[in-house]
Order: sequence, then C-alpha cells, then structure tokens
Amino acid sequence: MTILVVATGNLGKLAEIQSYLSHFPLELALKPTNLEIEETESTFLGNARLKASQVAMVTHQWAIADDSGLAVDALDGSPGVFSARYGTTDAERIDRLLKALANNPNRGAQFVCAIAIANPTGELVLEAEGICRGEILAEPRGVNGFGYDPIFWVAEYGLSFAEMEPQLKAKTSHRGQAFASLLPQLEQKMLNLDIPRSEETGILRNIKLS
Ligand code: ITT
Repeated sequence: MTILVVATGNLGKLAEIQSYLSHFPLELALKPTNLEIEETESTFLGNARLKASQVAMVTHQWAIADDSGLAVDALDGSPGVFSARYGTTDAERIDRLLKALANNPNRGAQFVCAIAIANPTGELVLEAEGICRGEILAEPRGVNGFGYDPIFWVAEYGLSFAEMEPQLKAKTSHRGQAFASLLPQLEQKMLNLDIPRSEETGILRNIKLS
C-alpha cells in the first residue's frame, strides 16, 4: 500500500487527519520527530506547501501537510500563521489570546486550514483550503479536541469546538471544509493514475500513486 507521510508534529491534528483519510487505502506514517520544517511563509497555504514538499523530499515518500490557525477580527487577523508560536503550550496561547481581546465586544474570528500533498520528489500535486467562522468565548469551555478549541464557539450549534463530538467538529471545522474539497480531488487523482477499484465497496485499492 502506498505510504503517505503526515508532516505534522501536532497529535491533535494527526488524529483528525487520520480520521478523514481512514477510507483511503493509504498507509499513514508520521514524519520523523527530529525533522522540523521552519514555517517561513506568510500564508497558511504557503506553509502547508513548504511542509509537504520538504517532508516528501527528505523521506522520499508522498507527504501531506496541514497549516492552520486562528485569525481574530479585532486583532487584525492575529495570531494567524503565528498561532502555534503565540505561546509554548495550548493553555498559554489561549490565555494570551483572551488577554489580548480583553472585554472587546467584537469576538468574531475564523479558523483557517490549508492542506497540501506532495509526491516523493517534493512536487506539489494537490491542495485545498477551508475556513470556519466563529466567536471567541470569554473563557474556555469543553474538554474535547486540542489547541484553541475550548475558546472557539460556533453559533450554528451553540457549542465550542471542545464541546463538540469529534464527528460534529469534523463536519463543521476548517479542516473538515478543507478535506471536503481535497478528498474528491485525491480520489480523482488516483483514478487518473488508473488505480484499481474494489467492485464490492467502491473503495480504491492497491494504490500506486507514483
Ligand atoms: P505542525 O506544523 O507540525 O503541523 P503545529 O501545531 O506547529 O504543527 P501549525 O503551525 O499549523 O501547526 O499551527 C496551528 C496552530 O493552530 C496550533 O497552535 C494548533 O493547535 C492550532 N490549531 C490548528 N487547528 C486547530 C483546531 O482544529 N483546533 C484548535 N486549534 C487548532
């Protein structure tokens, strides 16, 4: 089975990426922990491309990368691409964000996710982006998920991401939107490469992407 290296060190992201790809006959592998790619681009997509391409080149395998973050309206889109670098722990990042917003009544924000897939030579072959609008809560709510999930509230469901079951977050979230756009492209890519399909299940099998 074709190996797809997941170019992330974030275990929360990894779990979500695994669940989106669970129906694809790809063998997921985690990038070597000592392989750190510096995020030098100013956009989510730029950084996702960078991570996918560099991890693919180093491992000589297909690689998928996710660059994501939280852009807060009243903070002119901060922390944005610096979301991971906004503090050293999730608690610290959340605390800093809540202090920066203080009592500002403008709580609008969006989570953004960019996904890129590179082939074993590092060439980018697929990409997608997703956005989820919400509001920043005054204090954390819920225990599920990871990262900024406890302070991101989605009006449509009256729940924070951390109060949602994983299936609901998957349906609603920025990453869910990005994968909804990516997965048909991935399936098509496999079909274009003439990968056999199982008659019974319709699931693609025996993929050889390269
Ligand atoms: P990799 O680059 O190794 O994938 P990272 O955590 O450094 O891991 P990013 O640079 O993409 O990832 O930073 C994303 C930040 O936004 C990070 O702090 C995440 O915890 C947070 N984040 C991304 N998606 C999230 C989600 O669905 N829920 C909560 N926080 C999220």
